[in-house]
Amino acid sequence: MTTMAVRATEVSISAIFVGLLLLLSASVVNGEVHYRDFVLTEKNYTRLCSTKSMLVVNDSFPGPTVYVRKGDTLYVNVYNQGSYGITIHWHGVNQPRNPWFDGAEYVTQCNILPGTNFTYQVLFSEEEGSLWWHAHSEWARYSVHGVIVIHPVDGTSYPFPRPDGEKVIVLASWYTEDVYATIAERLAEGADLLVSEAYTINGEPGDFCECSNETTHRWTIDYGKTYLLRLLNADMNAELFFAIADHNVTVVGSDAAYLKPFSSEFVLISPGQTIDVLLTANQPPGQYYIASRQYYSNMFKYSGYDHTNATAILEYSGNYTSPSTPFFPSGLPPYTDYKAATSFVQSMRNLVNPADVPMDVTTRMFITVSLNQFMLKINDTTDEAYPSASVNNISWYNPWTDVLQAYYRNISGFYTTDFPDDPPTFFNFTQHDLPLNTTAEPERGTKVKVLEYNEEVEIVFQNTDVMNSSENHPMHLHGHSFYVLGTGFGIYNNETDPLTFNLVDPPYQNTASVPKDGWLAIRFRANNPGVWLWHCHLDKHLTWGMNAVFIVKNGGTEDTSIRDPPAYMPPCRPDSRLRLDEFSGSGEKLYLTSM
Ligand SMILES: *[C@@H]1O[C@H](CO)[C@@H](O)[C@H](O)[C@H]1NC(C)=O
Ligand SMILES: *[C@@H]1O[C@H](CO)[C@@H](O)[C@H](O)[C@H]1NC(C)=O
Ligand SMILES: *[C@@H]1O[C@H](CO)[C@@H](O)[C@H](O)[C@H]1NC(C)=O
Ligand SMILES: *[C@@H]1O[C@H](CO)[C@@H](O)[C@H](O)[C@H]1NC(C)=O
Ligand SMILES: *[C@@H]1O[C@H](CO)[C@@H](O)[C@H](O)[C@H]1NC(C)=O
Ligand SMILES: *[C@@H]1O[C@H](CO)[C@@H](O)[C@H](O)[C@H]1NC(C)=O
Ligand SMILES: *[C@@H]1O[C@H](CO)[C@@H](O)[C@H](O)[C@H]1NC(C)=O
Ligand SMILES: *[C@@H]1O[C@H](CO)[C@@H](O)[C@H](O)[C@H]1NC(C)=O
Ligand SMILES: *[C@@H]1O[C@H](CO)[C@@H](O)[C@H](O)[C@H]1NC(C)=O
Ligand SMILES: *[C@@H]1O[C@H](CO)[C@@H](O)[C@H](O)[C@H]1NC(C)=O
Ligand SMILES: *[C@@H]1O[C@H](CO)[C@@H](O)[C@H](O)[C@H]1NC(C)=O
Ligand SMILES: *[C@@H]1O[C@H](CO)[C@@H](O)[C@H](O)[C@H]1NC(C)=O
Ligand SMILES: [Cu+2]
Repeated sequence: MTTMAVRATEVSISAIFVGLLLLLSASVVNGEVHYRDFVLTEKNYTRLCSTKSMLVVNDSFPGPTVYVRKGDTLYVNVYNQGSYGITIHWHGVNQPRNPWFDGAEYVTQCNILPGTNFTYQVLFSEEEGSLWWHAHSEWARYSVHGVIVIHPVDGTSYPFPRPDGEKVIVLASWYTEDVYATIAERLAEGADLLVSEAYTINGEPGDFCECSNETTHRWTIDYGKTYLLRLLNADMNAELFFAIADHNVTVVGSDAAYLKPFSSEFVLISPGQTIDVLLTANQPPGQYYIASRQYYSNMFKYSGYDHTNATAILEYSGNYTSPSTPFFPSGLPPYTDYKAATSFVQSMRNLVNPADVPMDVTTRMFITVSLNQFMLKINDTTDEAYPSASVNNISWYNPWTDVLQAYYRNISGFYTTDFPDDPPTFFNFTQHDLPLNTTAEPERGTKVKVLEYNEEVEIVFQNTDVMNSSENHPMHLHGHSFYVLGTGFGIYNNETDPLTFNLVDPPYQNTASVPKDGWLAIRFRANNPGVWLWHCHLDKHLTWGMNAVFIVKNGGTEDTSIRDPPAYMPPCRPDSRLRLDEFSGSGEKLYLTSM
């Protein structure tokens, strides 16, 4: 493997820390303290008639579920015995003042290299319900992920009758290829990135996929009981519909915050989201398919998407005769059912009434979200179009020393603080066939937005149809949950659309979709000092640069400042694997690196 990095100096930031070490355990904690080990190894898996090796935690796909209570502290020592550097992100855990352990590669830390270990300190605060953990390096999260169950503290309970049982359901992507190698190849060629070959339910594609019916996931339930299902969409690039034949579900929570319960025949779940639902076993005892398939909102640019139906089987316990094949859920919407998707999203309402929505907005941002292309110099005579993506026309470029280190240590040269509050140009954002010469090519940069402590931030994300590629973008914010005030179709109107905002009981989430050809409005309180990534949770788009970073400044007291750094952080080094290289020489064009 050759790495053609322009800069060759290796910086071991951790060396700087020697002398100002602080023990992890010195931090004051509430609740219980848990210790877990995650051992990352390569392991062979056979799905869809073929065998491949992939990186997993503790020999399991999906990885182990971690159980805590609200307000607990969790230490996870990650032993990387795989062959790639990796980080683990605690998705949706706000980690108050604790960005050191957020696990965002190049933003809050560098990789845990093969053969080394790193202990995360995960601080739970307001979250209650379900969240998850996943790798946040390249595409490793396709096989490195698991659920975090956050139970209510002792003496409190769910805001609904205590269920008779609980069940974790993880939806994920399956690729038969070696994902790392194929992604590197596709990036080098400027080709579209990988489309999965199947979706899985708790690791299994199910009866509708090749060589899969012997291992279909089965879940046995008792007639008359009610179960709490914790659904996670851990897949790489798709929003998913989910339904259970003949059983409606009651949606009660999402992203570790409760919702006003509503009944639905199906669920729409974006990658990054968790949705908690209640299921009552009240149908004639038998076997019923649990099924999931893609909601596909991009009808133009790429025709390729994963059409498979992932299934598991819900079976009632007891002695009964049932039909030879289970029933398929008739309420599972078809792949392009925009109406079903929209109506599900609009049904979500915060349980808290009124919710604590920020009402004194101090920072307003209007952010376009686009798929783009770069014209890259292949050789002295030829430029070729390479797929790219941007927010406010900035396509994120990873620095090789993480932003948090650079910020905390005041090291210049790794990022700039000029992420704009508005796009550089206003055009007819959602128009089809926009001129390529003025809209296709973004600017490459590592631009962050700096927020004062406790600012109240409103962001309107505006989808664009640049390159005829508008599609839903599930945007995820680290370090904070946000209130989802509303979504709409077309171009956001800053006079009339705010009148439609839900300021009373908006859902409180960490991931919400900017609809195809539409907009999404959110608000949050920047009360968590640190460095926080935000990005589209379709990994394809993240890889292409659809992300940026907020720095939330300290508030002036110890309790409103970033915690002291841990004694050890994985060292940073120039690493150009899977990415476009630094600007080469004096030219504006980029050259590509190979592995
Ligand atoms: C993972 O595996 C290690 C070693 O086998 C074990 O000690 C640890 O408890 C496991 N962790 C979880 C979360 O299951
Ligand atoms: C994994 O599978 C590959 C090829 O399918 C095989 O060569 C290798 O020995 C297997 N490894 C293990 C640990 O079983
Ligand atoms: C974990 O890494 C530390 C260095 O950060 C090292 O001192 C320790 O021996 C490692 N632990 C194990 C069990 O490998
Ligand atoms: C799986 O499918 C094969 C071939 O269609 C069939 O022979 C077998 O009985 C099936 N197994 C199960 C468990 O359904
Ligand atoms: C599920 O809900 C739909 C519409 O909301 C209703 O028509 C249907 O009867 C319900 N099914 C069951 C099994 O309750
Ligand atoms: C998925 O299931 C639907 C039935 O709801 C069927 O029409 C479709 O062909 C299935 N897709 C595949 C790829 O099997
Ligand atoms: C199941 O029911 C059948 C017929 O009603 C009976 O013959 C059989 O013994 C029962 N099996 C069990 C395990 O109860
Ligand atoms: C440059 O690349 C193009 C496209 O791959 C190729 O057709 C052309 O021959 C190359 N020119 C040189 C000078 O290598
Ligand atoms: C903007 O695009 C929309 C949708 O294509 C179109 O209906 C409208 O006429 C366009 N507006 C302008 C000012 O071009
Ligand atoms: C972009 O192309 C259009 C025609 O396709 C042309 O009218 C316009 O002047 C071009 N704009 C720029 C900035 O080159
Ligand atoms: C995006 O930035 C590039 C590079 O600065 C610029 O050429 C282009 O006009 C910008 N696009 C838009 C839509 O503002
Ligand atoms: C509303 O948007 C227009 C441009 O479309 C802009 O000129 C104006 O300043 C905006 N008003 C507010 C209050 O943001
Ligand atoms: Cu996206």
